[in-house]
Amino acid sequence: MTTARHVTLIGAPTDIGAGARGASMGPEALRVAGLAEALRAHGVDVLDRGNLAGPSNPWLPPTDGYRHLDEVTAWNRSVHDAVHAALGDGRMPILLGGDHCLGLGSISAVARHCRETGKKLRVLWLDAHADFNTSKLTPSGNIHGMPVACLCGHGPQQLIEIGGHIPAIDPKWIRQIGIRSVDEGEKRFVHEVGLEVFDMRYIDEMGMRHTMELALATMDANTHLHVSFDVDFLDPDIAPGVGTTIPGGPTYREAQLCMEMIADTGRMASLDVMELNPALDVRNKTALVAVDLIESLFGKSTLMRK
Ligand code: HAR
Ligand code: MN
Ligand code: MN
Ligand code: MN
Repeated sequence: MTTARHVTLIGAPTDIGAGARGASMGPEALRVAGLAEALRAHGVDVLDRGNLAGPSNPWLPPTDGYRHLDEVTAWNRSVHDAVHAALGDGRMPILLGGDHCLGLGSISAVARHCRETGKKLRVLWLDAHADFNTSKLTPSGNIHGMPVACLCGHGPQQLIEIGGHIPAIDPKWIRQIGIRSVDEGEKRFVHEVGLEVFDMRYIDEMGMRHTMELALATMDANTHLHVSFDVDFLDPDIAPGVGTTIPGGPTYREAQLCMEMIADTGRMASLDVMELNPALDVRNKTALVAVDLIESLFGKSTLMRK
């Protein structure tokens, strides 16, 4: 399989958009779990460019429906620039979160790169949550519940303009997998916009294989596939180290199959690994399972395949 063989790791140590502290320690936990070494063992050239810097978390209540909007903007600008630079160098960026508000900076950079290079973009959003809230709909003001809406042009000007094009992406380019927690107003908005969501009920009824066949259909040789992996996608049994655990997620085997089918396309060209919260983890277990699944994204499988 052809996967990107030159990877740049970009750490974004912040929990600025989250409702619990601790995702700021995610990048280091993934390093301690052996991410770079595991990828190198699969023949990948790995450059760890260290952590980005940004404002600390003031831990304030929301104003006008947003918590920490200016700090979230600063972090996302810095993520955008680092991801765009890695793509410009012909490398595959892996963003180590950090909370999922940073998916905005990452994916807006990928979308910019695709506009510049004439690529077709497809975004796979692996998550328990749709992350499609706005300031009017959000129950919390936490911006990690809003990045998909912002990418689609629904959000504050300073966030939606980060990638230089509004909207950064078309909702038709997104496929969401594993969703099982969506707020009432958010649900209506997801329907209104026509997001393609393969929720847990769909996976229960149709199975992960059929789900991924549909989610990965209609890609071609010119497609750039971005995977945004929120670790709370996984069932809390295997991934307790996240701020917002939601029961009833994919099992270890279902998650493996999901990752293996993505690897089989050979089209993954950028990746986010988000929301890992070592403060809530048990002996770095969630980081270790994340590394194991990332290896599958890079083509690790039980037996050699042609
Ligand atoms: N929907 C809730 C809110 O907006 C919870 C969002 C939680 N999001 C994440 N990332 N953990 O997916 O407040
Ligand atoms: Mn998320
Ligand atoms: Mn560029
Ligand atoms: Mn989530």
